[in-house]
Amino acid sequence: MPKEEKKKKVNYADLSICTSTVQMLQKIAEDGYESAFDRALDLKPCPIGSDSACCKNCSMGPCRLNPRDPYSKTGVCGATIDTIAARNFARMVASGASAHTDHGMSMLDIFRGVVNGEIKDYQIKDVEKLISVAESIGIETKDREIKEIAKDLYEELERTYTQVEGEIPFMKRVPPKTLEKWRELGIVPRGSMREIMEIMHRTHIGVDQEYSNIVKQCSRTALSDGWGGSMVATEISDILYGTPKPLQAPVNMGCLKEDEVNIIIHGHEPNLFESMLAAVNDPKNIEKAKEAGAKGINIAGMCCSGAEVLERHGIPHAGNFLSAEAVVATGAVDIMAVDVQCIMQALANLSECYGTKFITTNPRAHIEGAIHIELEETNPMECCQEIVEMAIERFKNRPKRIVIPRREDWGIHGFSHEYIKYMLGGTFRASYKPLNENIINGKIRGAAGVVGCVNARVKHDWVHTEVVKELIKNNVLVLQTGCSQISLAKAGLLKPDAAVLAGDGLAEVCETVGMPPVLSCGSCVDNSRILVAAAEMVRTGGLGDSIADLPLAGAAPEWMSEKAISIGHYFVASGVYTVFGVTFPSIEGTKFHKHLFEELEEMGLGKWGFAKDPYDMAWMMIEHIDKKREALGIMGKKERKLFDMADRRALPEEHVVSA
Ligand code: SF4
Ligand code: MSK
Repeated sequence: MPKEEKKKKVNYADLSICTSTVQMLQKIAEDGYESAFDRALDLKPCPIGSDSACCKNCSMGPCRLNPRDPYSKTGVCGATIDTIAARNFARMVASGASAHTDHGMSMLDIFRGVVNGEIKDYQIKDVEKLISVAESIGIETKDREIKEIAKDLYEELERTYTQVEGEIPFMKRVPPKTLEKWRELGIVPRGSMREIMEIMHRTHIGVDQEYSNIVKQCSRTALSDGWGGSMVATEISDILYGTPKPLQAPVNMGCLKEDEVNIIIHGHEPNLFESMLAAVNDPKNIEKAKEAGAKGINIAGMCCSGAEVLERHGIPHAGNFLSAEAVVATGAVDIMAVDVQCIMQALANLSECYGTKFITTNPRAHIEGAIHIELEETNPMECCQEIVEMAIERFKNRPKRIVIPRREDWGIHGFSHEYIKYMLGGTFRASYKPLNENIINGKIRGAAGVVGCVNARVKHDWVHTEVVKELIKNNVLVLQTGCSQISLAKAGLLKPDAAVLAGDGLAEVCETVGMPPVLSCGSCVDNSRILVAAAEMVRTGGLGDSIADLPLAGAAPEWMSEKAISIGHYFVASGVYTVFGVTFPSIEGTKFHKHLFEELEEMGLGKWGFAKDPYDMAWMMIEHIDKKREALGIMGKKERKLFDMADRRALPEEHVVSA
């Protein structure tokens, strides 16, 4: 069937619950182009790859095993399914961890430049945060100059990456029992460079060929991400750009303005966006935009770059990862400037189709067909000024047909762990005690981190939304990061009045405190905020001695990136039951699968779970939370099940687009 004919048959409303995205996917098809959603329909996932039953670690392969009978064959070298799947998993952890830690390293590079005076465009904005981070890792702060403290902090945090032997600085934040367990298991991370290097070595042909020993290194590496590289990225970003506090902000494509120059920033590191904010607010640039016939310059975010400034400054967010092509298809985007991670290569071509200037800015991420204007940290305004001028130029030559979906949703964003503490305990007794007490008295059943990507293999935004709705309905407080929180913002669940959808106990707490039942905590690296919150809950007392004791669970319902695997595994290694949707890179019934899904918990860590159905996923988490409540002796009155198995089975199958 010719492509055009095929496209006409797609009902995009089956592929996403985001009405703006659906409208633009339809437009892309009508205009004769294609999106990731179309390509996902055309390109079926390889079943052997999905099950992680293939290896291409040497040129005697690639070796493909039979996923239906995984022990019937080995690779040419004799590698079993357990070795192959564990090695593949380990390389996903290494890649994901390297993305976060390299992001953290960039932030640390900027911090070093600020501290030694080489970088003038960024400054230490949040001195209080600088002091609290320094104190949390044992740096003396009393009667010392800020510059001296900052210098010591830089030197300490550099060890997060480079330390060859011994524990990294943020191990001081880990609850003692959790740390003791890691020491016993030999998984306390050294510097992330060493851990990632060791994973790559171990997974080379003929090195580590025992799945549980490979997983041990996965744990060590993932922990060097969550409690290392990611945590450094979050903390340094807060120090340089401010610690988030809740603010109301708009989300969705309605934030694009027909009569203004529109600039979209997409990617992950906050520095590009922070400098672009300075450039678009420069009165000279606003004047130039007006001279070109625009009312002003409008800037909005996508993905995690967007999440960084959404939570810090309330800058509008145009959409999550899978909406990037849809946003370009409006024709209203004058410039899309990107840095690193989750930027689809297809955006370069599609931008050309719609006349949008597509700019790469980071030396690590050039894209064929894009214009590269490198952002130099010592002079970021040069790049940003060029981008603004190009955007104004493009505004003058905009195509006649612009279609902006009118939808704009709003929500409350910016729940840093510091603010959660303050919100619950007040200015003078900031504490997690009220949260713990409400968990102990059963008003709040437990907490869940629902995070991660969106994925063209499932109905966009739908799985996230249903998981979260089911959790809050059953009194589970939800914390969110990454693309997931944008899905829920669009569904209206980040507003305080979403408490009407929560169970009675959670609703009562939300109404008393004035908070939504779903807390938006930031970008992918800000999952570290959830780790710190969990450590605080343990430290506050009454909910056990380690993170593994907490009535806490995690989920990435629509995950797609290798970073998600690293995040998932650092939550598991930290003691959290973590459920993934879409697909999982292992085969049920293999020793490797059993190790991840059962044995890690028996060893005193968390464990992995998998479910495609959002209600199954939510109930796996709720049942785990109840198991932990039972063990803590705080089960109390049995929470009422508002959506039982019979309800779940009655749901139509078509919610999952493809397997
Ligand atoms: Fe095949 Fe072994 Fe080479 Fe992997 S390492 S491709 S299983 S021979
Ligand atoms: S951007 S890693 S799609 S959350 Fe952080 Fe979204 Fe996942 Fe990228």
